[in-house]
Amino acid sequence: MKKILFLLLIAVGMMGCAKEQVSADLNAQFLELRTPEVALELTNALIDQVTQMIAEGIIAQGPGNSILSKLESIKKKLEDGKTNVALSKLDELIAHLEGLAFGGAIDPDAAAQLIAQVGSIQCELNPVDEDGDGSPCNVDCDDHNPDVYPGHEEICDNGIDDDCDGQVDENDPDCTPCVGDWEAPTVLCVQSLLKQMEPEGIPLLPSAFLAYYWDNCSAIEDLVVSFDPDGLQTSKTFTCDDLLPPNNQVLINIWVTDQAGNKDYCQTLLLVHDPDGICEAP
Ligand SMILES: [Ca+2]
Ligand SMILES: [Ca+2]
Ligand SMILES: [Ca+2]
Ligand SMILES: [Ca+2]
Repeated sequence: MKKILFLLLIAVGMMGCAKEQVSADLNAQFLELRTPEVALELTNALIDQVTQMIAEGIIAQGPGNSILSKLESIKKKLEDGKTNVALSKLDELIAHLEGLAFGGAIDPDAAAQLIAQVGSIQCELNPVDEDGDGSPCNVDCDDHNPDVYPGHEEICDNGIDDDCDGQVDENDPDCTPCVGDWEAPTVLCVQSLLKQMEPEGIPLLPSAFLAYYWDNCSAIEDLVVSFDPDGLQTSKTFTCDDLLPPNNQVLINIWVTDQAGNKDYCQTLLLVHDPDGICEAP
């Protein structure tokens, strides 16, 4: 069942998008595709597939032709816009396929594959959200698992295509480590930060001075933000000794280091307001 949905996903993915677009816009694309026209396309594809299975001898002529005639009648109903009739005929087809498999007329694996595809056509006409994760069955590559849907984070070691982009774990670009990162992070400081002097000094994190920072490979939470180039001074309490007269300013460099050790910095000012005269000489 999963394999079929995976294949279906690839097939639909190939209709209108390059591979790299698939993960980001998948949900939106599928929702756009959620129409009887898609059901019709899938029906046509299934007709082709059954025809081929007959040609290859996977399904014998007799049962194969009975499946084809049912598919043709479903196709006709879809073309006529008779969605509800098509839906009930799809139910009949599933029962028919189950009967064929049960009676040994067709291979159970082939039947399971066809049943899953018929289920996909039904889902296009009636897109329920079985697992309640917000992604209807024609979008959700596992509609019986609320932790799997397009847009979910790909967990890189669970053997599951968590984000429904057709790629599992290390084969998913989301899990591919960035190799050969020679690029320093982008670092932008605020122009200045205004703080009031406290008796114990002003404790600050370097990130308080950043307007924006980003790296091509390392995630934001993996970047080291520091007051020094070595990435060691990750917090600092500014005291009167740090202030430069006459305006009580401190010139500050904020460094950002990525996981590959590339770093860059920006410069900013800490402006200290001292209304209580804490820094005035005794
Ligand atoms: Ca769902
Ligand atoms: Ca799901
Ligand atoms: Ca995974
Ligand atoms: Ca994936």
